Amino acid sequence: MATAMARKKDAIHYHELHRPAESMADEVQAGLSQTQKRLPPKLFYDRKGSELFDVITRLPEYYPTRTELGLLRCHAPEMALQLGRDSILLELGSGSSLKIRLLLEAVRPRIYVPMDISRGHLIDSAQQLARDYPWLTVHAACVDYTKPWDIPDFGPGRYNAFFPGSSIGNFEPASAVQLLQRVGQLVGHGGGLLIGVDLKKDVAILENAYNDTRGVTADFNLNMLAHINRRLGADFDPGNFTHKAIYNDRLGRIEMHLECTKDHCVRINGNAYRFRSGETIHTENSYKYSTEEFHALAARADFAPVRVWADQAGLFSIHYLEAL
Ligand code: AVI
Repeated sequence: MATAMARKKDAIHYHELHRPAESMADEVQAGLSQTQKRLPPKLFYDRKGSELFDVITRLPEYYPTRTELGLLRCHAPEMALQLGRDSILLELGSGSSLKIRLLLEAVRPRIYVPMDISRGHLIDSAQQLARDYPWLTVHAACVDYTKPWDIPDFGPGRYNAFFPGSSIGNFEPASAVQLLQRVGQLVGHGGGLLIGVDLKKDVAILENAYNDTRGVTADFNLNMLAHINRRLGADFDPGNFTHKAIYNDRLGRIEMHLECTKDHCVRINGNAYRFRSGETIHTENSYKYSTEEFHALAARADFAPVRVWADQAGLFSIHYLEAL
């Protein structure tokens, strides 16, 4: 584990483990140069995108968040028993740090480490959490966990990871295995992972969740273009694109795209990219896993299943796994 510069930011320790400028231009260039244009989903999450995502999580059509929250509320004591007390608890993609609130009193970790790519959102949420739980030591880490990453050295102790929201579904299965392997290294042999996983289900329920009637998911998808404009001085006109989300049954995933509505050119960092009407930029996959499929995936990363909690309608699952 690497040590990192920590500084007190109000009531929290803050670790900058992410070097954003270094790769964004390269990633955008690589993604838009492919026959099927692509942009990585992490580019959704500037401050506005994080706020839009928070709105999505409260939409009637978007069942994952409220179902996962229901599971956490119902089963927090059992989950806490698995995690044990006084651990060093890492949270991947902590966002607003809302879900962890349902576990904190039961788990009473020694140190809580929220990790997220959206710096401003991370710091605000971590500070609020530290104010609300004065007994808790909070080390917020700005990190891009889609890349190899390390955490500060918090010394000996039991390490657990919390990875809610089915964000694991936003990774290609091979990358999901790599990420879980990394988590396994961070928590060490016998360390725990509590992870939310969206289940396979009726296609209409899935597609409605990503095509809400208020158009918030569309705004979230289109905001990626505004984010790239601001960060890289690009000249995307979001008005030339529309949101599209469909379930790919063969691959077991929701696909989000931005569909171009007219032929035009976009300039980014001195490069020009041609867009034809009807072509799409593939912005996100959200894989859905049955319990058996997820166990098989986790096994490839040397995690053994210990417990699974799911709602009665079979919409969402939370797994507790142990690193071998
Ligand atoms: C963050 N992630 C789990 C969300 C999902 O459902 O795949 C992102 C999202 N995209 C559109 N709506 C929500």
